[in-house]
Amino acid sequence: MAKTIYSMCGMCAVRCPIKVEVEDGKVTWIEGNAHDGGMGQSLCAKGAAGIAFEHDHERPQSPMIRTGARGEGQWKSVSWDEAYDYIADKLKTIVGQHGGKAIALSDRGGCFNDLTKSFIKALGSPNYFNHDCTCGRNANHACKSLFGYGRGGVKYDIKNTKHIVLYGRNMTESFMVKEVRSLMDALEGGAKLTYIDPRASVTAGKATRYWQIRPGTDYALNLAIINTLINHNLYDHDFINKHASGFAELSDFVQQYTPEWAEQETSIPAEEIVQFCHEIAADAPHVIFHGGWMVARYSDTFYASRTAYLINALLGSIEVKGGLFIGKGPGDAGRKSLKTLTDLMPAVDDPRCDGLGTDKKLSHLDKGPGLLQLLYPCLETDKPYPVKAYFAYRHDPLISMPDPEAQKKAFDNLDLLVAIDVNYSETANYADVILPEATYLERDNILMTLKGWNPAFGRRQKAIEPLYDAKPMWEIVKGILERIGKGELFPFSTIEEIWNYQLQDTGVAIEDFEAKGIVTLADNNMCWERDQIKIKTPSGKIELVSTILEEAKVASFEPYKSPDAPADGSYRLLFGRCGYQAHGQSINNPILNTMLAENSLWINKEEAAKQGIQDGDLVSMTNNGTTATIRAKVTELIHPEAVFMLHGYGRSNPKQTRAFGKGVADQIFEKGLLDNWSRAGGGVNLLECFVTVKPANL
Ligand SMILES: Nc1nc2c(c(=O)[nH]1)N[C@H]1C(S)=C(S)[C@@H](COP(=O)(O)OP(=O)(O)OC[C@H]3O[C@@H](n4cnc5c(=O)[nH]c(N)nc54)[C@H](O)[C@@H]3O)O[C@H]1N2
Ligand SMILES: Nc1nc2c(c(=O)[nH]1)N[C@H]1C(S)=C(S)[C@@H](COP(=O)(O)OP(=O)(O)OC[C@H]3O[C@@H](n4cnc5c(=O)[nH]c(N)nc54)[C@H](O)[C@@H]3O)O[C@H]1N2
Ligand code: SF4
Ligand SMILES: [Mo]
Repeated sequence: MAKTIYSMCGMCAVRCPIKVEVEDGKVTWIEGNAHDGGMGQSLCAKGAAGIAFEHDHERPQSPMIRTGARGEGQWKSVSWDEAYDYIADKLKTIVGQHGGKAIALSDRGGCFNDLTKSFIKALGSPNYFNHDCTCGRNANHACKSLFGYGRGGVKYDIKNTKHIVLYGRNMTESFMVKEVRSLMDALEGGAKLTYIDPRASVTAGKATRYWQIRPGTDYALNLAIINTLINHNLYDHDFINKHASGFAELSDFVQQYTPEWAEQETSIPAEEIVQFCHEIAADAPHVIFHGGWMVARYSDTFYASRTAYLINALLGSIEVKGGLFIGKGPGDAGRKSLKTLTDLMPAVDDPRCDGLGTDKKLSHLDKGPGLLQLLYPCLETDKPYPVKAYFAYRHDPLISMPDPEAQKKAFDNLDLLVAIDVNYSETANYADVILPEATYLERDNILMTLKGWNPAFGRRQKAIEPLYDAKPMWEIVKGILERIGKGELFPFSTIEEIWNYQLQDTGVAIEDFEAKGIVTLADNNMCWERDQIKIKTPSGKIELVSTILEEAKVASFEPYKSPDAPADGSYRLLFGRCGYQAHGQSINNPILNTMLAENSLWINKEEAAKQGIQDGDLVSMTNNGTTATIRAKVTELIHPEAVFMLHGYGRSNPKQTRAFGKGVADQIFEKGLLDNWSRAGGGVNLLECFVTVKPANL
């Protein structure tokens, strides 16, 4: 029998809406859900490889318990009952000795995390974390310090923009399908794109202007742009007077940062900076300075992102067509939000182990995603208290956090490490228990909220039954809670019961999702009148000088410090993604693996010549005792101070035979970076990393 299911893709964390065709219990076709404006029928290569992923036998097929030493790869397959018993026994002992707070959980964040948050809360622990310290954390706080909304709360109207400025936001390779489609539409309609990156990515190839900036100097560029916009009188006086505070302080601060000064730092000519400012002011307010996504990299990235957002305010490009706009939620449409599962769980009074909520120096940082980098010292020292159990759900810290060797040492102090994954992740390889989640095609999720011009609720719905012995996370949560005697906290037996609970008082029923998979909550797109913009900072103004930052003794405008230049023969290690992989999670995919089986190391042509390295040669890269051999890609398309590699390769889990040992992992060189993070933005400074490169035979 054939059927059509509207759902959400799960081949990366973007969760594009999809339409899935099913025949006789098998998925026969997946395409974009054209009912969702902007998506069309498009899917990316990863999304299209979803069927290959579904049928891949190189993924966990049943719960597994480790039989050898951690990381040794010895496992026995067990039933769910055995796995739950094993986990429950350990949890009971740990909680008996140290209390519920001795359990931590990290996940991939995003719109389904109400479930994981409610799980850890039900276990009696405040220690929920997500991946954000390695992703959007700096941009999130940068945005919040100005507008009171996090990164996800402020959207970009790319389709209607006249000029978009991207700082390493590699929109055509590190994409969301809808977003890249609107970028292409805008460019076809004559919009300009300024792309800034020490490396010419595919997005540079689409740009009207490309600046090969010196690595780590975006903040210098932005200070000079602000200096020029103010001193050449190119900013929107009315908008700033009405909606912003702290302009005089900003103006004083940037006087020292002239375009001529920035030229020395960034290697971008001063006259080009000035010309750019005039061009952009002529297109204002229909312009976008993108605040970044994963800009959490250098020690001053928080300020690079904050000034990018701030330039939008100077140009008045807020809540306007072709600029930035505040994402509207159900409340803005006069509707009720989804009810949260977290509200069902008893409050937890214990303080978090990372100090968020108690440490005054961190008062400007959201508690929500936690600071995962601070879990590691806690595991090692038992301070402020012991944490002995760790669940990694839909998160692979041994890939996504720096320095896996240091992480493993910290994990060795755990009494229980559980990986809940759909793949044999690196962390699964080091875990005590692997619980296979049903894939995104095989499971229902809790309902999600989508903010935008028109807020909506969305649903991921099961298309087929699990191929192997796997379960959806909501059943796993229920299973574990029941085993430890807390089943009454999660009183649901079916996903429909959960959906009905979430939908209470919203005026939306489960059947409303049938037709399109998504239920919009307003009759029309909502754009606020300028005078009615709801800025959510303490003062209700766009705070150029931020109350919250100043209270935490964090500067709103940090004096610029030049980044360290690499020593001779040494380079800053940059990384990024390609369009057909999502981090490391699908390197082993039977189709995607054939597109690029191993990564290479981009190195500047002149630098390579100095060392006698030719394109395609094997080179050895080293940092602090860690060495690996990789093929060189010799090119002018990268700044001489940097080398670049794709992230996600160099898999060490032998159960993934197609990916195992192919290419090199960037995170192994990120030595000591667990302890190198931005106090201002909370992000880990992943790019404060240098490697030496030399021919492999020397
Ligand atoms: N060195 C370096 N570090 C980085 C980055 C980098 O480029 N270089 N990128 C950073 C960024 S931006 C991010 S967002 C993080 C991402 O880091 P992670 O969140 O760890 O990466 P993902 O690959 O998205 O997914 C993590 C795990 O979830 C699993 N998974 C996928 N789908 C499902 C599912 O449906 N259910 C379950 N249970 N598991 C699933 C995958 O198999 C994978 O093991 O890494 C960050 N860290
Ligand atoms: N295909 C695909 N799409 C994805 C993902 C994926 O894994 N695969 N992951 C998603 C996720 S979780 C995220 S966070 C986003 C990430 O999307 P982006 O934030 O766009 O990040 P990256 O792809 O890591 O691109 C990083 C770029 O920054 C450049 N860069 C390095 N140093 C500097 C610098 O000093 N200045 C400037 N201006 N640029 C610099 C690098 O050379 C690189 O080209 O992508 C999302 N989309
Ligand atoms: S970007 Fe591609 S892989 Fe990611 S959710 Fe969308 S279609 Fe799926
Ligand atoms: Mo990310």
